[in-house]
Amino acid sequence: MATIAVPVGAQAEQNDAEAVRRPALSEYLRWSVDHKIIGVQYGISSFLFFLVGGAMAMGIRLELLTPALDLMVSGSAYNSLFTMHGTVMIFLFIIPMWAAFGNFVVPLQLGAKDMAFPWLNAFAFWLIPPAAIVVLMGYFVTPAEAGWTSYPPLSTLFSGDGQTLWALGAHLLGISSIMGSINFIVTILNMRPEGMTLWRMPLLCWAVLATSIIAVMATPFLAGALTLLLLDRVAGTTFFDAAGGGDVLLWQNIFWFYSHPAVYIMVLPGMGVLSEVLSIHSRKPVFGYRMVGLSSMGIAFVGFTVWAHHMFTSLQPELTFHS
Ligand SMILES: [Cu+2]
Repeated sequence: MATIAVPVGAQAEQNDAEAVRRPALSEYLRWSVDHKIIGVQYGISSFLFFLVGGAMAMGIRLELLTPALDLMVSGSAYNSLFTMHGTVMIFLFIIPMWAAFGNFVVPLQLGAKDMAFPWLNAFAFWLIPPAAIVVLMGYFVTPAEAGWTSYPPLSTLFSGDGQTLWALGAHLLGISSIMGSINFIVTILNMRPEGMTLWRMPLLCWAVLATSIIAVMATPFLAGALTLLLLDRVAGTTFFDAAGGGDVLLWQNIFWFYSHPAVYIMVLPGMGVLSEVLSIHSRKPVFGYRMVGLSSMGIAFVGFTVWAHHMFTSLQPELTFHS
């Protein structure tokens, strides 16, 4: 019996047809472990949060048109809108937005079928909607009023139950960010095709790798700070209360030990995208490829040493000036 050999070209066509498969709309609305679908889910949800945060910014600006209170019923209402705006823009827009590009593009650049841990990838994304609900719910209870940086004593003594929900929601978002980043690190380190050494991978991969290392190292500090804040708020501890032997600056130190490196979580992937786009459209390899890769990693580590510049009006131990 003659076997029918499948011509190589036909096989390739079949593979191509599979590669350009258009998922149904419903696939974007439910649990999926496909990295491209998850990428689009991150992108769309982040963009929606961008619109929400942007609308809040419009409210803030309208209120500031005149010195008197016009739109808002009270100063507290303004403070809570301001807090929600910052929180939505930082934790629900700019950080997850880069996960959209990372998820969609990185496996393609590596020639990998998917991310290393597809299930974990989907789980990291699906933590975001409940976290957003918890954070935004606070707005309808007694809203958080301490800004996205949530300094005590504003966040401990002068803010309502919404502040507790804020901290719980931020906790969930941190967990999501850590899980997503572990996935990127393992994918980039383990799933490169044969012959693609670290020094040959595209610069976006370098940027996502550096970003993910920051997120894995820094986000636990946010978790620590949030845990102390929650304990102060609901369990009667005094970590941030000098009257009880605590230190109000403790929050600022731990928080910025996360949030300064987090600035690079927000910008490094953008630099990676820029390296790719410039290089493709000018049809030239990036100048100083190795230095760009190395400096991304440099930023990831040196970024941890400068948290104190956010606290220039508070007293600092001598060590930070003389090192
Ligand atoms: Cu900074």
